[in-house]
Amino acid sequence: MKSTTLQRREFLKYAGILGTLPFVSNLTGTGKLLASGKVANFGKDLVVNGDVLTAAHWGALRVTMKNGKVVKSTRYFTKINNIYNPLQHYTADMVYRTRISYPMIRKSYYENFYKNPSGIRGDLRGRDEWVRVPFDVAIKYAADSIKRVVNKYGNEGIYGGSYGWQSAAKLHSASTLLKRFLGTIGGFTDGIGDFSTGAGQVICAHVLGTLEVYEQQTSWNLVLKDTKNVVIWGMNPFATNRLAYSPSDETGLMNFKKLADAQRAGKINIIYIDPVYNETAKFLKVKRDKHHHIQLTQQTDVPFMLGMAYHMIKTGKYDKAFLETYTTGFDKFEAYVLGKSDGVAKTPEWASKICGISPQVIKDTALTLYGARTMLMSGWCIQRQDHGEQPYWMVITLACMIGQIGLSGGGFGFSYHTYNGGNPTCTAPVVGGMGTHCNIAPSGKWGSRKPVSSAIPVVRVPDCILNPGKVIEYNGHTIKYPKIGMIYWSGGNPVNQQQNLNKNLKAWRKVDTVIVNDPYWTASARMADIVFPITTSYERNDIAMTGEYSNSFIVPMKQCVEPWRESIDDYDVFYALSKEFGTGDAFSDKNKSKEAWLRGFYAQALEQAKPMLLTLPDFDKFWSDNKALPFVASEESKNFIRYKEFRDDPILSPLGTPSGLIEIYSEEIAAMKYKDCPGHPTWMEPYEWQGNKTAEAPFSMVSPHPRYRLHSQMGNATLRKKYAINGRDPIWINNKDAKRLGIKNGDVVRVFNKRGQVLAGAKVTKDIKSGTVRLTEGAWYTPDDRDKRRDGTMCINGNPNPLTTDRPASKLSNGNMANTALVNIEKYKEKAPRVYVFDEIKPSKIVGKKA
Ligand SMILES: Nc1nc2c(c(=O)[nH]1)N[C@H]1C(S)=C(S)[C@@H](COP(=O)(O)OP(=O)(O)OC[C@H]3O[C@@H](n4cnc5c(=O)[nH]c(N)nc54)[C@H](O)[C@@H]3O)O[C@H]1N2
Ligand SMILES: Nc1nc2c(c(=O)[nH]1)N[C@H]1C(S)=C(S)[C@@H](COP(=O)(O)OP(=O)(O)OC[C@H]3O[C@@H](n4cnc5c(=O)[nH]c(N)nc54)[C@H](O)[C@@H]3O)O[C@H]1N2
Ligand SMILES: [Mo]
Repeated sequence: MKSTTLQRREFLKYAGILGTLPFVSNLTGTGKLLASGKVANFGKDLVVNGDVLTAAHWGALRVTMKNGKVVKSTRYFTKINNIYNPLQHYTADMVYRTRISYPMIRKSYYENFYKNPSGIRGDLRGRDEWVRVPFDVAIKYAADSIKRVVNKYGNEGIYGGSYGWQSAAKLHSASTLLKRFLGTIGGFTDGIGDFSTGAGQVICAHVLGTLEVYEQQTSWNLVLKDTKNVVIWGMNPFATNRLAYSPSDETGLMNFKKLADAQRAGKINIIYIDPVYNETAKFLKVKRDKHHHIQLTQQTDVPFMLGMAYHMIKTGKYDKAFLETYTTGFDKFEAYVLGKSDGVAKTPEWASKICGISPQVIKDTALTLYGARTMLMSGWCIQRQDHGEQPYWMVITLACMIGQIGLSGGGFGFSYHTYNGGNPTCTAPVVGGMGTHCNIAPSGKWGSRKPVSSAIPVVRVPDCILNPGKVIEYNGHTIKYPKIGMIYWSGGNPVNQQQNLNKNLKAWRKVDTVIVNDPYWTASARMADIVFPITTSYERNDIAMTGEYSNSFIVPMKQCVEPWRESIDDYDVFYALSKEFGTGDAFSDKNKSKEAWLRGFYAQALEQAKPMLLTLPDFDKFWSDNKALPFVASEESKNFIRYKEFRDDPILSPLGTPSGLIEIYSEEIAAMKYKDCPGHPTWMEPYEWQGNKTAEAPFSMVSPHPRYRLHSQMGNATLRKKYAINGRDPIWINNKDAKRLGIKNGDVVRVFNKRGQVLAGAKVTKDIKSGTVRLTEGAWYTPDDRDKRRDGTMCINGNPNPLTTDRPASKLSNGNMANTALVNIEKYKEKAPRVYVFDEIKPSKIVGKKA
């Protein structure tokens, strides 16, 4: 460790000199100077006036500083993307609005935790007063509450799954840091799967032997060259490709723009399948006739496809050779389609009655897709539904019948719409990152405990908290819910984002302790007992790699401003906590500095670069150069075809399935005997859909991802003015439906069902199918504060989750079904209250010397 001190000193010297050198960006930007002052070095010498390079989920950013304040932020990759992305322009709001300024403890919790533990009043979460405390007091409360929970319930009593869209960087990865800390003291209950692709990833693992949803796609170059039919299936890349989990490489939208050009030139035929004519449809200028916009009834993609399959079988227009060579179980599926196994022939007429698309269009579409090179591009929304496995299994089966999987520009793709799938993978080393594994084994009383292994599917967290001991089925085995006494969340906003919000609130009010780390007063922070004010990524140094699949740049994420008030890095919170348990050395790798961590991550890239024959600058030069380090894609990678190796030789390159083939019938799944997921793609009516609508709840609600936010993130930015209607989130309603209900554009409406109620602003439009409404996810949950009960109360800002259900998509995946919800809607006649939730919460009491 002695070299760290030396290194640091040398580094400061070096950075000091180089920091004054100007740089000219070549590949990426406009060639303007990025830093007029000294290059930021780890919290010192911040740029006071000038531009700083950093990154966020929405790409690398050029942040302009004036007198030490963020005044502007714009795109850094100006040569890669020229489509305006509003998310890139609101950094100042993210630094200065709705911040948590100090460590805070909920009043009843603060007053009773030591003296009278039964008096902490979990029921007051979300409506109690707050006490501002010094950091060390908050740490003491947090450490003692963890000890108390472990004594009472064991380590599995801590829910530390902490899922969420934290910062896109390598070091300050909030949930990883939490898990790393909890790992040093005997473990915690973790989450399984995710919200994005809960059903899709599980079914694909059985059918294709890989998660599929997070894989590189056939190169866009080949799609634009060889594909004749591009099917845009339930996706909205104009919104979802505005960002990625890693900082975005920003190529996706430009490729969709080329797709629009190819359509205009008559080279590519776009077929668009969605109950909504969304922003992407407008961007692509999708033709509004019945063969190009297939506006089916929501959640009926499976019968639509079954009708096509029937027609293909009956006309012999399907690829028997492909099915024979590369798949298993088509015979069983065929028997189902023809009605031999269940007595119901899945004719286009049968399908039409369910999905609302005419038999002729079903037949024509089948023959169009079979008749030319076809790429079925699907988003993830169609699997965020009841039985969400089936649409994906059916898209794959349809692609098998078309027979072009593994050919240039043919097959299917589940990642073109976000993360920029199809942008070729560069020859690049990968930067290391913070991990949950510690190099130094934890020791001492806490460190030597054997870590528990306990995990539940993420969507089941509230159900687990409310029903400890309950046994659920999951993917062929059973899970017994642990007894959860504490929720610790860092890097997500689950109160806002989990389905069935009112049930979720009940769960959060039931546990002994809730701790939340977040920069902002989110719905989750408001429901906590102890809140740590966390720095934003603009207040710390970090490193990132752009592109989930492309690895196109290594970007320094430089600190722009001093930490806001008493906010602190997650790293420091968890380091301080681990010291309370005697595991600080394991957590921090013996007090390694943040700079040393970053150097270590970069060193891993340097190591990997050697056998690739790539010459990279050393860390000091990389950091002081102040630019993104580019990598280049090989010709081979530009011509990447997904599943080509399998197609070329299925014996030598089998899939990771039991048969090595694509499993149209899965023996493994069939053996589980789940009624909600039989052995081949099957139509099962969703829990709630147009087919079982009632007078109380006649509309299907979709809650897709917001174009102007990342879930709840940026919901507090002034960007809100661009989309809010009458001060709340917009709900799209069909013009005929609106007329019938006396709802006008701009009206405040009440949307409600048996689970909850919300207010939203009506956007009356012909761009949504009659019977469907669209309320995007992520509006900041704002309970009506005129209602003191708060349980089941109305959200006055338009968050869809009081209306959604937390039922699992099936026993197989336990995925979420956010898009399975029937609701009612009416004009709201009372005066709608102001959305107060963006105001900073002020403490009613201040404790300690710092105050
Ligand atoms: N109705 C409906 N609900 C949905 C969905 C839907 O389609 N419909 N989609 C679901 C999906 S796919 C997803 S992925 C989830 C997303 O759910 P989440 O990931 O929980 O949503 P975010 O709003 O992105 O929450 C991230 C939180 O991390 C905080 N944060 C950012 N940086 C840091 C940091 O450095 N440290 C700490 N401690 N915190 C930080 C942000 O302030 C924010 O509060 O939502 C799900 N919910
Ligand atoms: N700007 C922005 N980008 C994001 C995110 C964000 O919050 N904001 N979130 C990111 C995350 S975590 C995820 S998981 C992805 C989500 O990516 P997706 O899940 O693909 O996106 P969604 O917006 O939920 O839905 C896409 C489309 O599906 C349609 N749809 C709904 N129901 C049906 C149906 O039954 N049939 C058909 N055919 N279509 C249907 C919707 O109308 C919508 O147009 O986006 C990522 N990108
Ligand atoms: Mo997601």
